[in-house]
Amino acid sequence: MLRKTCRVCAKALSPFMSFGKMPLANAFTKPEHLKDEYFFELAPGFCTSCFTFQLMEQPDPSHMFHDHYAFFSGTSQHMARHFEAMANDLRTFLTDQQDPLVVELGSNDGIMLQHFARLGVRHVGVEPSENVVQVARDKGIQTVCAFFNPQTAEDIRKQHGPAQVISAANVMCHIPNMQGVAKAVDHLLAKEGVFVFEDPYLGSMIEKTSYDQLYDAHVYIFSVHAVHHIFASVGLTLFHVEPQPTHGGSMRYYLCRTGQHPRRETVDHYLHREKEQGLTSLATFRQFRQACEQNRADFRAMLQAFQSQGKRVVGYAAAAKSTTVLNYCDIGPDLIEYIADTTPIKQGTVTPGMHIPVRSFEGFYDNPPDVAVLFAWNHAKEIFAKEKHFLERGGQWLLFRPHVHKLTA
Ligand code: DWN
Ligand code: ZN
Repeated sequence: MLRKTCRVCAKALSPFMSFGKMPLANAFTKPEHLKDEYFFELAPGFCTSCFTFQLMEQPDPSHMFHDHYAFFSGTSQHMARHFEAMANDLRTFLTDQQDPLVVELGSNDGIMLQHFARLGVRHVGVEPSENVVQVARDKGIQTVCAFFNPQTAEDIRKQHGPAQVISAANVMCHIPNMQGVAKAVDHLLAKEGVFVFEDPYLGSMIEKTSYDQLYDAHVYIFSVHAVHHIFASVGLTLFHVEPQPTHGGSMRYYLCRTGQHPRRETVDHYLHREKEQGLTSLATFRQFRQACEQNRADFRAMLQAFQSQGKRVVGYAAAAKSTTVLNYCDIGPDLIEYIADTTPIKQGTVTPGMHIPVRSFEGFYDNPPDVAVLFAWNHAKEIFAKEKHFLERGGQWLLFRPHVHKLTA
């Protein structure tokens, strides 16, 4: 059922498009277990009162984060470096603090917290997926296996005291109940503490027509306007924002209790910029819908042209994002032979909904295709650097962000 009201302020949500029925983005499944595939309607809506861009239907979180969650943050070296830099940034808020506590929400395999663990800084990771928790614990990172909510916050505070830093990367946009999280953060955060989180940025999604950021788990795509409104209600103030290159364009938000940190000029700069970009106006999202439709037509046309030329086309990286692209554009094994991916638990499965086989990279190197479609386009720099041979041997990349185009040597 599509909801009619905003999750944040309860005012009416304005619908502007539907991507149709979608499976869960990370539901990579062995072909023999396919019979009960779950589908929901992927339809974003926009709240013209609090400027929050959100999905109008979302599956229950237990369908998405469980004991066989398929995404491990540590699979990209570039992301490993990004999280080391993030840890260094967060450390600047700990100088002058006696025995501080750092809490990370959605700590995954400990890719960020490991830098605090190494320095002997007290830390707690909160992560609901049991299999990734085990990887983190094996690395010596103290991790609670739970969803973050007021009860988890209370338990952590009781055991460890208030947190000087609470952080989250690519996590907040997954949590439908923002008021619950805001209250939980408020409960756990020390008086002088900072809450820092980053997520894919609405401005980048609009600019690049990257509708593949929309899938079951991403219930919100935040803007500075939205974050400002969401947290003001619990007395947390946005005092700084900083764009990040990750996930095709993200934003890092810095919040504190009102008056604890001076507001930097970045906040007003981005509030102004977002107005100019139209991120507070429904008309922008109607244009986004047209851009998505054009992108779908161009992508299909290019794949069909390759097919009629008898070219072998495979996918590179079975990212969660690829599920939206494949299902929305109706692309199956007739157009893409298989998708190569480094994640062992994705190999030997088929993609959600469209059922393209996912394989290891062995075949990609032993018998290279004519064309590789780059689904993890957000990792393009890292991937192009390690796959130079593919172009040198006459291969072509097919990219679909910010528009559909080919890349040859
Ligand atoms: O929010 C989320 C973000 C942070 O990560 C999640 N809900 C799920 C996930 O989204 P994603 O799967 O779209 O993330 P990535 O990082 O764009 O996709 C990585 C995928 O690509 C993995 O399956 C691993 C694969 N990969 C590969 O095969 N070779 C990645 C790289 C860098 C490579 O070289
Ligand atoms: Zn609202």
